Amino acid sequence: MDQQITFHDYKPKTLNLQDAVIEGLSRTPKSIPPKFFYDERGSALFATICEQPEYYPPEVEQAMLAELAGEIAGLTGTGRVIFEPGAGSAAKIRLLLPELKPLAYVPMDISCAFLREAARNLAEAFPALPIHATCVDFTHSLPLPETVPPGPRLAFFPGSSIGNFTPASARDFLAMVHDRLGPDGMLLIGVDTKKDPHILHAAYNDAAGVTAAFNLNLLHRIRNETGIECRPENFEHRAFYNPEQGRIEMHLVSRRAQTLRLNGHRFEFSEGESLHTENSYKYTPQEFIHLAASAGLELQNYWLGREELFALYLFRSR
Ligand code: AVJ
Repeated sequence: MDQQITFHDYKPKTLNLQDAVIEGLSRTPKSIPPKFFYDERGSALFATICEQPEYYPPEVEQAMLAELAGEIAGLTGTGRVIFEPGAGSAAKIRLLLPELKPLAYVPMDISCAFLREAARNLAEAFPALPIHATCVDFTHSLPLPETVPPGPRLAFFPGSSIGNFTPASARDFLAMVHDRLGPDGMLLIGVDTKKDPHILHAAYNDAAGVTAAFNLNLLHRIRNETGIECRPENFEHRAFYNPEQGRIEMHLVSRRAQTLRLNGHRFEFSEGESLHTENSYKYTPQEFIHLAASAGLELQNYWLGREELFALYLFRSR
C-alpha cells in the first residue's frame, strides 16, 4: 500500500501458547510469561495503563525524552538506523525523530496487527521516514530485515521493558542487543528506579482497575486461544513489591479451590494459590550500569527524571 512501510513477519509462535500454558501450569509455583499479555486487547489495555495517573513511568519518561532529545542527538549524532524491540504503539520514538533524524526506523513487536496499525499512524505523522515493521518475539531473536539500510545503529528500548527479565536474562538480552548494534552502535534505554514501595504499589494497583483488567485478560486470552476451561472471575489481581528481589510481582490469585482442564490435563488450584504472571525489576543507576557493562555496554551518559522516578541511559557498544 505504501512504499514507506515494509512489513516483515517472523511469525512469533503464538502456536506455543498452548505449550506455554501447559508447561507454566505444571510448574510449582505456577507461572505464565508476561509476553502472553499482549494479544490485541492486552496491547490496548497496556496503552490504557500508560494513561493512568498512578502509573508514572510513561509520563516521566516522555517528559525526559522531550526535554533531552536535543542533548541525546548531540551524543548519538543523526542518520542512524533505529530499532525498537517491543515498540507497541511507537509513541515514544516520535519525541526523538525530529532531533535524531534516523535513516530508518525498525519497530519490532509480537502483536502483528497492533504493530501494523502503529506503523501506519507513524508514517502519516512522519511521511519521509522509512519504516521496517518487524513482527517478532524479541525475547527469542532480534532480526533486522534485509531491506534495512546499512548505517550506524541505535537500539531504543524505553518503558523499562528490561524489567520483565530476571537480571541474568536481562544481561543475556543486552548481550543480544550488543550483537545487533555492530560498530559504533548505541543503546538508549529507559529503566525504572528503586523507590518508595508505596509509589510502586500504587502504580501496579491503579484505582480504575486497568492493571487488574490487564492481568486478568491473560486468562480470557488463554481461554479463547487454547480452549482451557477456566473462569477468569474465579481469580483476582495481586501486585506487590518484593524488596529482597527488587521487583514488582504480579499474580492471579485463585479465589477458591478449582480445577482448570485443557486437553486431558488437569490443573488444580487451591484457594489463595497464585499464578505468577509478571516480574518488573527495578534498578539503581549503579546496579544497572554494572549489569550493562557485563553485556559489553559502556555508559555514555545517564539522566534521572522527576523525583528520580525513572532513568534513561545511553550506552555505546564496546
Ligand atoms: C512492560 C514491563 C514496562 O512492568 O511496568 C505495567 C508492564 N505491567 N503494569 C511494567 C506492566 C503492569 C510494564 N513493562
